[in-house]
Amino acid sequence: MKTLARLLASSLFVCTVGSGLAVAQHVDKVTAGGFITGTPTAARGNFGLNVRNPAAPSGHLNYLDHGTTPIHVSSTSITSYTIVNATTRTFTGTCTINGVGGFTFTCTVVDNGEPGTADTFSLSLSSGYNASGTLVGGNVQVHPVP
Ligand SMILES: [Ca+2]
Repeated sequence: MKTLARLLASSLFVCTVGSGLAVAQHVDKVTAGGFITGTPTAARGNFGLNVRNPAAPSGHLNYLDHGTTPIHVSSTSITSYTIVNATTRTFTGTCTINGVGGFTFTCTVVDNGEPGTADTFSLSLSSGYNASGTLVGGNVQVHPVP
């Protein structure tokens, strides 16, 4: 019985890993990194993000406004991920601002081709902070399900 139990346990493990990989390869996702200049502080706003899967949203957003008093946003959860159209993705979540939790955010990115000089990034925080603009550097890349 012990051997059978072990076999069953290892089979379940293999199945779980296998389906996990299949899901990871067949979900919509967006990756982006770069900076905009349309920030409230007029300084650069650098961002990096990797968010996926409308059915079970996950990923991370990192953002830094390089103003005199820097504003650092780090997501703590992704609560929604929406395929708006072929080039646009919107996602929401909870975040910390300069290490303080309890905030929410909405982020919209548009992939208008390569390189990313026509792509756009927009971030709205529950603190009232809003920044958006066309990328000055970097790239947004939408990865639709093939
Ligand atoms: Ca792009």
